[in-house]
Amino acid sequence: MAHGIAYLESQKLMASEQNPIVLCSLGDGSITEGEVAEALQMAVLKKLPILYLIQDNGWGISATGSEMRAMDAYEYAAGFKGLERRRVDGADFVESFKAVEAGINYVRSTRQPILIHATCPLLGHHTSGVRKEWYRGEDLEDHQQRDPIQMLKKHLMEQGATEDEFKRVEKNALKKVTKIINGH
Ligand SMILES: Cc1ncc(C[n+]2csc(CCOP(=O)(O)OP(=O)(O)O)c2C)c(N)n1
Ligand SMILES: [Mg+2]
Repeated sequence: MAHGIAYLESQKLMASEQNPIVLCSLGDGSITEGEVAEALQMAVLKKLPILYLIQDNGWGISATGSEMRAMDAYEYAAGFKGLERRRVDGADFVESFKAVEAGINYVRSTRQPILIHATCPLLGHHTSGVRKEWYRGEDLEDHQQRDPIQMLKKHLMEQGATEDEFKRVEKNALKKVTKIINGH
């Protein structure tokens, strides 16, 4: 997609105000795959407008980060000359919102790739067939403490929001996401 956009822009076949970017969302396990190295290499070589968003939950199915990789995605990104990179606490809504907004602005204005490494808790199962209680132990409690929705609630309450306001935000968000998932 980003190659296509870059080509259309180079041929002046796309109105400059459109300024589209590509979002590529990956996990901390999937970024270790070989194809990802090829994609990053091309993205920096051809200066492609991509935001790589890495959700690092410390697990790749049932393997922990330390069992499957020697570095995290932020450290890995340093090897790709020209790839901007940021670290963010992916459980902190305000911090994440600002980092992604800044990342989008960076790609829109420079037409070059950026990688955002977001540390996130893993609250659910890998799939309905791969259950977290089969292989996870003490980290479950630690991850639960970093539930982004509860952290946002705490933050809003500290800013003076009421329980009712929070419930309204939660209900609207659920409605919006359900609509997107259902495709209408
Ligand atoms: C090309 C490819 N290689 C391997 C797999 C098998 N596989 C499925 S999920 C997974 C680990 C993904 O880890 P991560 O990106 O951290 O996602 P998470 O387990 O945290 O959801 C692997 C290796 C696959 N689906 N496709
Ligand atoms: Mg993972």
